[in-house]
Amino acid sequence: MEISKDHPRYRSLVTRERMSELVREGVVAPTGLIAHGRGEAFDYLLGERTVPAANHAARAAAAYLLEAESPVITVNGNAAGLCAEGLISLARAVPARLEVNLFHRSPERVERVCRYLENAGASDLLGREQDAWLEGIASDRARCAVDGIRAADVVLIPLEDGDRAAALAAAGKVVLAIDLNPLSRTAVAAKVAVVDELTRAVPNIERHLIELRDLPDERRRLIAEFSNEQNLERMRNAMCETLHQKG
Ligand code: PTJ
Repeated sequence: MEISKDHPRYRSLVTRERMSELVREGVVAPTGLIAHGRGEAFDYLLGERTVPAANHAARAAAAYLLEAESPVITVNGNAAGLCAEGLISLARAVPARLEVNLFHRSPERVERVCRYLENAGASDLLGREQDAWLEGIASDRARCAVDGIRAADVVLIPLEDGDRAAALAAAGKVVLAIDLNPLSRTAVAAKVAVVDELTRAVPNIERHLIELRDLPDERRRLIAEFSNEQNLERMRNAMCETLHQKG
């Protein structure tokens, strides 16, 4: 479909077209489009910008990633489709392993998402073999890589479902989420929930990471002082403010 550059929602329309193409290619799950639409609605409530509380969470997430011993970034179809290059770049900067971990899992889709990421420049990907299991999930969705999620101390989960986020937290991992819904079980289960749009959040976390690399005291202070509960409250308030302004 031809989309005019003058359209006020140009970027959003182009992204939607791209996501539906990726459904046809088997990278994004069909219900991934529904998840994307939900994300767009929440982003509208943020004015489609990174608000100060989201920026603060991004800085805390960067601090946790730098302090981690075995950090892993999980990637599903939506995350790959929206932000493959950004996630690869962040993983290199930490450095962290990337693990393809799907909600709608089939060997064919795992392979498609892995190939998509490799075409975007990823190497040393985890996820084709997932021989370990996360406790607390009674399905294939519990599967993960022994050297990846299973061994990780800190896991960054962009757009994850609530059951897996809770299972990761119950397994003792530090869960860092990127999720535009401040009410989601994922955001609530996380140690740090970055309530921001993925393509803004990922480069922002990387920017903070670069700033914090030589500031260990600052990193530890951020980690000690960050409260996910308080931050989510600030995010809900930011959304309410937009609604009041527009009313
Ligand atoms: O590729 P798969 O099979 O692993 O499936 C991926 C999806 C996303 C379909 C699957 O994990 C899923 O169903 O997720 P949920 O439970 O719908 O959660 C997705 C969350 O991400 C929702 O809270 C959305 O608000 C949020 N979200 C959607 N788009 C974005 C987003 N958050 C940040 N940036 C976005 N672009």
